[in-house]
Amino acid sequence: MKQDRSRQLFAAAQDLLPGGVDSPVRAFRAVGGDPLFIARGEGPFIEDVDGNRFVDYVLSWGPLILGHAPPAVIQAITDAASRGTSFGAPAEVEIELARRVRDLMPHIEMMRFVNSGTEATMSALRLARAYTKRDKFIKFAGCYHGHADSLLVKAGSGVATLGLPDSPGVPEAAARDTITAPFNDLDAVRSLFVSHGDDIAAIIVEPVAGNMGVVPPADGFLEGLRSLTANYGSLLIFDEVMTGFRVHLSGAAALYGVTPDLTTLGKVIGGGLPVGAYGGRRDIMSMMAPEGPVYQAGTLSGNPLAMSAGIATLDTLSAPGVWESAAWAAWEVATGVADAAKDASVVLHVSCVGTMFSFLFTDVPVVDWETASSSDVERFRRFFRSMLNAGVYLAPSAFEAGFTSTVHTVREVEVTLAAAREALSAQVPA
Ligand code: KE4
Repeated sequence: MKQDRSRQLFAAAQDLLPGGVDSPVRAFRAVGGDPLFIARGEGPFIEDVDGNRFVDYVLSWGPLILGHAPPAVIQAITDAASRGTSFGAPAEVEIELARRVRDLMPHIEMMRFVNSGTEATMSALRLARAYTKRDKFIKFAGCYHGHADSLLVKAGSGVATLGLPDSPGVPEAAARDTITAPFNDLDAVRSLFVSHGDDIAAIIVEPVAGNMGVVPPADGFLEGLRSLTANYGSLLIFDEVMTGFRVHLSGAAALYGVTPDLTTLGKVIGGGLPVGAYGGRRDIMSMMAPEGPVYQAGTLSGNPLAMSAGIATLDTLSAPGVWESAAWAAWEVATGVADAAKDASVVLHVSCVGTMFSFLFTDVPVVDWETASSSDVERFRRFFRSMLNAGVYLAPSAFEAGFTSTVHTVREVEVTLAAAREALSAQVPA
C-alpha cells in the first residue's frame, strides 16, 4: 500500500506533536507501522492522503453513527456557521439538543453540555462527591472514562493499549480515593461496600465496557450495582460516552432496564464535533452552578455548531429503522467474522452489542480486564494489518471497539468478510 505522503506528514507531525498525534491510540503503536493521515471521509469510507480508500469501523471512535459527512449534519453545521460560530451566551439550540437527549433518555431530567467525554465524567464525579459529601468512588479495571487524574487508574483504551502502568503526573493524592474492582465481579463490589460503603460517593461504570474490547455486563451485574449504591446512599453513574445511542438508541439504561442517577454522554451527541454532556436526576443536577454551589464551566460549552450537528444526528438517527440499520451491519460483521474464524480453525472471541463489536484472539470467555488482556495481541496485530491491506480500517488496538454506521451496507459487509476470511486463513491455526 502506497504510504509516501502519510510517512512524510508523520515525520513532520512528530516534530510538532508528541508521538505525531493529538491522541495516543491513533499512533498505531499497538499494531506497528506508521499511522495513515486521512484526507476525507465519505459515508462508510475514509480516504488517506495517498489515495487509499478503506471501509471505516473506527468512525472517529464512535461519534459518526451516520457515517462520514452525512448531508443533514453538514447542512446543519454550515447553516449554523453562517450565523456565527460561538456566542458565549445561551442559544436555542442548547435547549433543542437537550430536549432530544431527554426524549430518548428520560432519566436524564436535566443536563449540562461540555466539550468532551473527559469533561463530562470529571464533572459528574465532582457532582457526585458534592451531593453525597463523600470522596471515594469505584471504577472497574479496563474501563476508561477519559483522562481526568482520578480516573486514570487501571484505565482501558489507550492506557491499556500502550501498556502504561496508569500515568505519571497523577499525584498519589488524586488517585487515593479511586477504588478499582474487576468488571462483572459483583461480590468484589459488595465487599468494597461492606468495608467502605459509607465513604463511597459513587460507582462509575461503562455499562457495556468498550475500552477493553466490547465486554457486556454479566446477568444481574448492573442491577446489583444499582441496589448496592441505593442501599449505601451512593450514586450510580453510567458512563455512556461510548454506549449512548450505540448499544441501543436510548443507551444501555434502556437496553438493560437499569436507571442510573447520573449519565455521561459524548461522541454521537456531537455528530463529530466536540461535545460531551452529563446529566440525570434533577435534585442532583440542581447543585451545579449557578443554580447550586458546585462549579464547572466551559468557554465553548453548548457551542451552536456542535449543538446543531448533534440535533441533526439525533433527528436522523431517531427516524424509524435508521438506528437498526447500523445494528444490522454490526451483527453481520461480527457473526461473519466469527464464522470465518471457525472455518479457519482460528480461536477468536467475538463480541457485539448494538452497533459496537470487537475481536479478541483468545479461547477464554472475556468478562473483564484480566481475561481481555490475556488475549493474543500479536495475532490481533497481524489481523489488523491484513485487514488494512485489504481495505478495511479497524481500530488500531485490540482494546477498543469497532463501530458501524447507518450507511454501512451489504456491499461494505461483503468486502469486510472477504478480507476477514483472507486474514484469518493466513493466521497460524490455533
Ligand atoms: P473524550 O474525552 O475522549 O471525548 O471521552 C473520554 C471517554 C469517556 N468515557 C468513555 C467510555 C470513552 O470511551 C471515552 C473515550 N473513548 C476513547 C476510545 N476508546 C477515545 C479515543 C481516544 O482516546 O483517542
